[in-house]
Amino acid sequence: MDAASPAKPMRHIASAEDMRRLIVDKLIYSVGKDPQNAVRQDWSAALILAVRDQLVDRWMQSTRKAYREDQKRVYYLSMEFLIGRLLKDTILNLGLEKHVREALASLGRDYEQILRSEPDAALGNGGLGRLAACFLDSMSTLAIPAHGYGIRYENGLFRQSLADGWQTEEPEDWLVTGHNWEFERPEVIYHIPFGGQVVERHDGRRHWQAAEVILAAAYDTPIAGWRGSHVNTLRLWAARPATRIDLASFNRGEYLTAMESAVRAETISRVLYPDDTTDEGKNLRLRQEFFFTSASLQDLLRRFLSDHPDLRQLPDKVAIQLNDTHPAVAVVELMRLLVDEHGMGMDEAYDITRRTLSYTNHTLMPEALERWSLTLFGAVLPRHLELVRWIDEQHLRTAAAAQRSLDLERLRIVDHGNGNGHGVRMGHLAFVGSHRANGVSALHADLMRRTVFHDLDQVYPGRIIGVTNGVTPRRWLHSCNKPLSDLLEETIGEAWIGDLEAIKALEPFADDAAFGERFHAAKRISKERLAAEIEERLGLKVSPDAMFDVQIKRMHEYKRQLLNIMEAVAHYFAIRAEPDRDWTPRLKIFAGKAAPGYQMAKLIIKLINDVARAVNSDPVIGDRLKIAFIPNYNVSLAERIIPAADLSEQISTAGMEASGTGNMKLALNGAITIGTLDGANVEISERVGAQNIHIFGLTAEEIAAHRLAGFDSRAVIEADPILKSVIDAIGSGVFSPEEPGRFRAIVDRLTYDDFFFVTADFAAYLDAQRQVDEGFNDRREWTRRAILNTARVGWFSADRAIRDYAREIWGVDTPPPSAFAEAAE
Ligand code: 26W
Repeated sequence: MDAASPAKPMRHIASAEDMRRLIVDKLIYSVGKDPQNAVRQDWSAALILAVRDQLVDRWMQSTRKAYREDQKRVYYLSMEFLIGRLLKDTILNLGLEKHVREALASLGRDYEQILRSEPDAALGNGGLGRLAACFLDSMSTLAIPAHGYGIRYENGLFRQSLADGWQTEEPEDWLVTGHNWEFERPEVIYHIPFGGQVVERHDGRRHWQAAEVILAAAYDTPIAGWRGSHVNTLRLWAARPATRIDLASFNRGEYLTAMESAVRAETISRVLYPDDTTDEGKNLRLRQEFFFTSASLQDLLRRFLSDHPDLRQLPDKVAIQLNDTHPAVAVVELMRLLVDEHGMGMDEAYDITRRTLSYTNHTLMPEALERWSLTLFGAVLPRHLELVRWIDEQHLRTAAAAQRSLDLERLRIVDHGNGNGHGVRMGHLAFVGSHRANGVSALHADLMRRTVFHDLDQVYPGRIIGVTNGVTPRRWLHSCNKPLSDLLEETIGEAWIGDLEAIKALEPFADDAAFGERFHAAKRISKERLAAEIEERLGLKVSPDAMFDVQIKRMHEYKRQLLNIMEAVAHYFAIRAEPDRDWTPRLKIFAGKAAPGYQMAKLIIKLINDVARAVNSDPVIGDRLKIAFIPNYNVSLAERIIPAADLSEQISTAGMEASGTGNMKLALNGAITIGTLDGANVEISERVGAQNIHIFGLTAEEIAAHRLAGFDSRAVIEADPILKSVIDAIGSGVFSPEEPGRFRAIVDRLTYDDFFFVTADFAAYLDAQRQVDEGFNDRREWTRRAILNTARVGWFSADRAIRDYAREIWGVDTPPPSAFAEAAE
């Protein structure tokens, strides 16, 4: 790297005039449009290019610094990065909002409109993908030299629409309008082998004769942190064919055959798998996982070797984080590269691999734990299967030496599969091949030790730790909630943006009535905005005075959207029974996508919409209860709903939600939580105080005990007339007169196999909701509690979580929180 670093960024913006000139320059010379007839899309592209310029100098300086100081690098490998839009976030991170607003105004363009025309980068399903995006923001903010590595899907998570209340899916082709943030790196190409066989070479070394090679092409997106001082790289891989066309077939007129291998290759980065809880075990999924993992490992080894001759130094200079098991093949791919490509011995390679890798688990749901059949794994990755077997032997030897009378069958990486054939357990491989395996909340880490990873925990004590999730305060308060962010800046300054625990300074204002009024007014602005959107998109008129009761997350039975809508039915019946009572007006807002193949989740979406149709059109009810299912939940919609929320629904069956992160975002924006003691709800409750949250329901221990003892929901239903009336109504077609039996499957599940304990927690949930009504009626007290929620969740910053990873797992230094407070002065 040459030393010459520009003193002042070439394209430094010091005024709105500078910004205006640069935007027009980009529009004309990069977008190639005449300002006179440029459309909104063009202006958005020009603005993105102009703002991106502000990143490039800092990006290069950050890269040079990492090389110059030989800093330890962090590599975050994830199949998903749920980024959303980047423009507003980057403008705020660089402190350019004022200049941009004025520049656009002088060009007769509307800032908000331009922001809305940037497509969401929906390269993820839900929690895991969004966490990865928040962590990128924090690693840049903390100036950790880090790379995110993932796949550049051409189609992100599907677009959801509702047809008569049923979910429908359309492809999400976010790239059609161009992704102006990225830089294509045509010189960065890696060969990714697949299939074939392994042969013994004359020198006894193993050689993989692959049947197919696909190319991985790099695309880089700069990731700025708060104040834009440090810029990291998100490198996404696109699949390219080794040969674009098979000329021989083409010349024979077999055009499709001629394109076949090219199509096969490009399919790898075509689309994101829309499942977020079920391991489909599909061939293409395994190819996607190996594709990006191998390209990433080859790339980071090239970077390491560019200024470190000795690979034994790798663990001192590189930390690789596996975001769940999806990149777990990294354990054997790193071994393969070290042994087969760099001639290292197996034991040394294994030791280096473990000291370099660490694994995060995000779910204990059995159906989500990836397990590849031996046939498929061996066919696609024959050399890796050999290495998996070798590691399994070492592992079982270690286990035997631990003399812990453990069931070796349960410990094996390659299990004998009770009757459904041998398989490679990727959770076991990731665990054994790493020096740390972390859960994403305290309860989750505990459950990892007590359930799925119990035996492994016995063999490798201390390897499991908990690092509770966090969210970036830049996007999830400063950027998405201007009314509240401005009020906070006026009241306690802006240190909290760079150091969220500084938001604690708000606590004394909880008892300040005048401040309370302003806090309430800020919430009101966001509620009015959302009410307007609901009216415009759903044609449903809602009152901003009502309590905005929000459940926004992927549709899944363990998240119990069903419990929520059943409470709505009970409440509906109660209001109809006593229409003159002074009911607390409530708007129930649902949003969330169901995996396309998850029929029960899709049926619950339909139930919510059928109940909404009945309730919203019932004259007896009026404004006392309204229900809205807002379609196509994504990052940008979350940024509009969260600031407007009064009540945050976190009601999962205890022991099933690893952490949750929406719970943190909603509490930070002054919503009060109603929830079970599950995931991070436990830690949120501890920090906000039991009076400022509504906890209900069975605990994880109680659920486990009920499972052992056997739980019969019929007894509960018979004993609870309200519950019974709700289930009977749903089952008899009260909400689906055109198809009375439509929800039979739901009623059967509740009656004969209530695996998610909906019936068991129903009564407690109803009571808690009535207490919420009580609380909401006392506006002063509700606002005081809401302020305390905002003031007391600073610890749930992604910056704190990344500091924990840096200290406990990666062994890299980070600047103290105070460094950001000072910068704010
Ligand atoms: C193999 C298919 C598949 C794909 C994605 C299985 C599982 C996943 C993810 C692990 C599911 C996920 O997003 N888990 C969520 O991760 C969040 C971030 O840690 C947690 O806050 C949520 O509790 C957890 O459900």
